[in-house]
Amino acid sequence: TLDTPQRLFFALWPSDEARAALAGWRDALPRPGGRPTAARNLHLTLAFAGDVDAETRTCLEQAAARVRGEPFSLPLDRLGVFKRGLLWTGPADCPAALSTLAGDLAGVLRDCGVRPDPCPFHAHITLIRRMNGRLPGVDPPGLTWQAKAFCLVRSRPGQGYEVLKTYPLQG
Ligand code: 2AM
Repeated sequence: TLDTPQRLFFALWPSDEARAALAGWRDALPRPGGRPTAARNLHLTLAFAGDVDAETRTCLEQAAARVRGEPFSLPLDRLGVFKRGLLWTGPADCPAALSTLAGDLAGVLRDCGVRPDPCPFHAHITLIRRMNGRLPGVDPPGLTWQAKAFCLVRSRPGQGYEVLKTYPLQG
């Protein structure tokens, strides 16, 4: 029904080329095991809203449209492992435009009555979940994403992600 909560988050969504390059790099890792993120789902979460009702979704859409961010380059020059064997890549140094954007979107969540994740923002793209071993002894991808927009995305358990809205970063 219309009142069924939807699980939403804001994210950077890569171009098809950037996604294919990163998926190709990841798929060439030597025997990592675990559950790789499907190439079509690779993204960087900016602010996680969680399950929200229709009214809150409308609020998020409207508040996000007022965010003014700058386009930026995102070097994927770091590789790391979080708990439960989550292999990620991201920038070694978070670009200022990215920190600002994530902070502004945390403000959007608050303005719409959503409590932002208490964990500090840590820019990362999940490559593999539940990897068995340690950090693979390889260099980071060394690819660079060009961030020209951010997106409001819906997560449907078992069905992947759906980009609902795209907001350009144009200063
Ligand atoms: P993760 O890849 O590190 O798990 C959709 O779930 C996206 O939101 C994922 O990128 C996930 O990050 C991120 N996310 C951030 N906080 C979350 C939370 N509390 N619960 C679920 N996903 C969260």
